[in-house]
Amino acid sequence: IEIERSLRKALENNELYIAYQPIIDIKTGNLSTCEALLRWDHPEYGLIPPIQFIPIAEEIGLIHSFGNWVLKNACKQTKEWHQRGIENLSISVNVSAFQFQNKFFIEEVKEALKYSGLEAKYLHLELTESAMLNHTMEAINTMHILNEIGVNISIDDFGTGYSSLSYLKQLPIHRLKIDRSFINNIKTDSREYAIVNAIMTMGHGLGLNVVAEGVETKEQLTLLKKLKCDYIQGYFVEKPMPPKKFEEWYYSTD
Ligand code: G
Ligand code: G
Ligand code: MN
Ligand code: NA
Repeated sequence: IEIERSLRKALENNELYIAYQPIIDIKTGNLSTCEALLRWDHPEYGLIPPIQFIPIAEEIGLIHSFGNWVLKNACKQTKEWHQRGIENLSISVNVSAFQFQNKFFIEEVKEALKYSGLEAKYLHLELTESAMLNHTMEAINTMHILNEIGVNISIDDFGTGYSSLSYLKQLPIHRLKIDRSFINNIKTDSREYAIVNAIMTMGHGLGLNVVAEGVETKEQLTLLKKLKCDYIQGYFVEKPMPPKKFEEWYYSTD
């Protein structure tokens, strides 16, 4: 209850910020995309992890204003980075099921693009399998409209949901993000290797590009290269960083 009350004030009190985590093109090693990850810096308790406050925000209906705030600000930040020479950088924004199913969602995406001046092709929306399959017809319709606008859709945490593979071929999506639980032991567990291999083959067969999440070691990267993975994200590259730190990192690797 206490946390609910302070969460309601978090936005106006400027306690929210966005951390950005790089997603790297495995072939070139270049920065391709960054994922926007919401952070709450509580005045008393310090950083509270999203897995703790996002479910509360969903429960008390705050996720709409939070989600919209992230969308607008992440797009604006990316546009600013384009103007400052970080060209062709895409931004990947997490969308909660509640937010995605809201009837104003399409309008909010359009508004964020207009407000920021960011071209739609640079925006990726990360949806989980459950977010997409809950309200099937409506969800697919929303995805088609987003596609027409030029926005990209990724499936986040791929492999952990209940997605039926027959759906996958009908969905207007661009990217699969393999959940990090499959990457953890890819080196030592031949079953995990087999699963990642299968996801890669299927994803590419469907014309999608594939991101491996949670890459922490050189060995994992080597295996993922061998499996023709397109992009990697994880602590092996960098942790999520506040904008200033993200820029420093970018210019130090340039
Ligand atoms: O760094 P990490 O602890 O940031 O994120 C934990 C979880 O919180 C992830 O599952 C991520 O998808 C979710 N998350 C982070 N930022 C956002 C956001 O802006 N919106 C939503 N809906 N989820 C987010
Ligand atoms: O669920 P989603 O994929 O949106 O959230 C990504 C989550 O994974 C965030 O909490 C982010 O901080 C975390 N993360 C990113 N890279 C790594 C990594 O290499 N290892 C671990 N353990 N977590 C990571
Ligand atoms: Mn994500
Ligand atoms: Na994930």
